[in-house]
Amino acid sequence: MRFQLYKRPQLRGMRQSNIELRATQPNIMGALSLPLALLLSLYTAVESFADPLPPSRRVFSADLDLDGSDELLIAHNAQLSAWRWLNKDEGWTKLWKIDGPGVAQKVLRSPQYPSLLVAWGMGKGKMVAPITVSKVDPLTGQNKALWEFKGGRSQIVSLQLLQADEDPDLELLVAHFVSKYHTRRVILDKLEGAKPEEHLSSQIRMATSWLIADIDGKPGLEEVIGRVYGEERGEYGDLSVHPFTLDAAKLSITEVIPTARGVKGIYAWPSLSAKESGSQLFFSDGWVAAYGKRAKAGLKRLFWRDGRINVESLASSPKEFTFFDMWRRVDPVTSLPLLFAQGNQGINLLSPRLRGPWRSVQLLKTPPIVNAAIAYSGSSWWAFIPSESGTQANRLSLPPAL
Ligand SMILES: [Ca+2]
Ligand SMILES: [Ca+2]
Repeated sequence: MRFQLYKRPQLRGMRQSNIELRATQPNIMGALSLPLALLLSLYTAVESFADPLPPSRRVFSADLDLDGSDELLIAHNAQLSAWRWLNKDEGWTKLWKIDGPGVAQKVLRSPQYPSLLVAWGMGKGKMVAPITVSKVDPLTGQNKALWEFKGGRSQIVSLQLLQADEDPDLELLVAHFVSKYHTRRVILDKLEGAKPEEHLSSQIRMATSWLIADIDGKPGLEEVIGRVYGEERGEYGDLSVHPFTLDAAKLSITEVIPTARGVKGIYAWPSLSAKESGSQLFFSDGWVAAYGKRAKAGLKRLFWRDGRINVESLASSPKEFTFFDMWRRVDPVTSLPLLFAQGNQGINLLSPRLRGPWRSVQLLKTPPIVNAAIAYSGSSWWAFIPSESGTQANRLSLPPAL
């Protein structure tokens, strides 16, 4: 497979040859010069002659056309391009490429909403940029800005579509930094109008993850905030759950759920148990300022049972200091739920056992990167890994017995 070329440094010199091969298809063998044919015969693992993927600083996955197969989104400087998996011979094929107002930091594609939502901000390759949320046509890349904010730190925390009021149209939660240490959220209403209406929260120090969901199973929504750090320098962060109101001008961290240390990521996923109402909240616990030395990657779950909050420790990855990101997906073949977690050493599959802590299996070793993406494309699971020397799309093989 072509992606293995990047994992084998001794083959780096072949990249140019690889491109020439694509140009000579379909009579590929006849057009080969003798030394090149020799080189290729030495490398038997080559299955595909498709071009390598362009460089990236961030990668995302999204089912742009909602056909059950995810597309790959590649972000580099202010460019964002979309790629569809065709087959083993043709590989990933570009659908569109656009220039954005900043670097793409988050994307959101939902079957409930016609556009791909992209949040842009500052980053390597575009250090001065406002926060912009744009609506992008998933098939053509045609786009227009929906909302913009100019502050001291253009960084997105969270993007989420939700039903936040009485009207049937969806609203959009945008949580973001307003300055070096302070964050807030805005709920954008009337997304189809000329200018969306804003419903703002007050500012919270270092709220690095944010979502709104029904967590307790009772009427009304909850606003859930995770923080890597607390109110003061050196303090651990926390997890807190607040009753949701559209205009939360007085939001402050009060109801804190016990955590071991700071919270890196929070996710609300539908409960798989009939005994539990509302969504289950999964979160990545264990962050400390000296993360490389003292932090511990842990997965926990918060749920309501009989009206009380329960926190359960599910999995850990003892050699890793955090789970940067997690994805719960259902395998289309087995219909089993899968939980992928991106730690600082690789992509792990976390799976429950009948008793005791969940099993953690490393599916792919990676360099210490803060962004990756999981996808299901063309009947395979993939991990997309950003790289300046060419985006990597790695096919994952899952352990047989989950
Ligand atoms: Ca698709
Ligand atoms: Ca609504």
